[in-house]
Amino acid sequence: MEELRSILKMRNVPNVLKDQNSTVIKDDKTWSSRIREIVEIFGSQVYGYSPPAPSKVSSKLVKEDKDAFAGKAVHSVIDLSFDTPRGEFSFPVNLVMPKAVSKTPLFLHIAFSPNVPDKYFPVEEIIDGGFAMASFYYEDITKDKDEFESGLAGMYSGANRKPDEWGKISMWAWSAQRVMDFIQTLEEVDKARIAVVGHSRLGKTALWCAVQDERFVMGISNESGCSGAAISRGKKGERIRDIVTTFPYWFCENYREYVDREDKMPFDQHFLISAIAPRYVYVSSAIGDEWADPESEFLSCVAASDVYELFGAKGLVTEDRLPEVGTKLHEGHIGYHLRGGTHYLSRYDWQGFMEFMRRKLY
Ligand code: GTR
Repeated sequence: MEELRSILKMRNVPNVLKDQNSTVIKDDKTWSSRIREIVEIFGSQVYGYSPPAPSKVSSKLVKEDKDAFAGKAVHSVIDLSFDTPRGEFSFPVNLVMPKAVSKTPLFLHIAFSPNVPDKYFPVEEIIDGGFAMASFYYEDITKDKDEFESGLAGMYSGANRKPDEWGKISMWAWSAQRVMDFIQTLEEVDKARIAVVGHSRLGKTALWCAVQDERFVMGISNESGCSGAAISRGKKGERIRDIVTTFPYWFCENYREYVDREDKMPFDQHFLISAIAPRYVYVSSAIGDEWADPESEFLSCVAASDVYELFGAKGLVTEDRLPEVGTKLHEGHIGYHLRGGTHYLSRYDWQGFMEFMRRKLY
């Protein structure tokens, strides 16, 4: 990996195996304490700390179509509710269970739209692939706006949040964990094969969610770019300055500290991917998505791979060069593809996720 390593070195990318006392982690047993450090870093410095899980999540079936998608699946809408410091909060979840499969693997899709299916969510193809799906619409949690009164945001500290308290990415990730609480009650789902997936800002969310919740066997980031899968040091396209100017509310206030100071960060985004290890990660990039910077997303997977060696596994298995369009890397515990085209969650991307799930977990 001389070529790729030299790019990481040129970019000054920190070694994820070196902990806060500069001790290099050498075995799988000490890795879990390093994960706790990494969760602390992203909690306090990037996305903001979330409150503890509610003691109970209740569910209520509000709609059911027993013959959905040409009769191949049952499509239900379920309201989840739980207590918060300011009373009960609830949000709807879509569940699509294929009839032909038992003990079904499941994708939890953190979605940009309440529609099922949707341009980003080809549900019939996914059922045909043998997967169940749960999804929720992110703005049913809280608005994608710079305010802290709507929805879940208003149920906790609201506008009085502290500099290390949750921004909206943390709120969406935490809500995906509440959906996971509900999924645990579904007998027909195979609990060992549940992946969380999101695109772009929701790809950042999916990674952060998978890091914090080991019940997900895989975290899938589609074109999550800046402050998601992509290495920040030397990144092209969107930088921390851009993202905290346009979307300050996605993060905790502390994240502003790193504007134009990427080099001073005691972490980089490959730490986020690494903290999912030894579970699975999938990162997908599009060549035309220059704002996200495919190269920096790929390099993050390379840099995170060292961690898997502690477990006698492989992270990203790649040739020693930057990928070309059409590259699909499905050998190791980190899956990756680079497709043609622009910023979008496409059929091609979903096919990649399904192929990887099948290859790793069947
Ligand atoms: C962009 C943002 C990106 C990305 C994208 C999206 O405007 O700058 O970080 O998350 O939105 O979510 O579509």
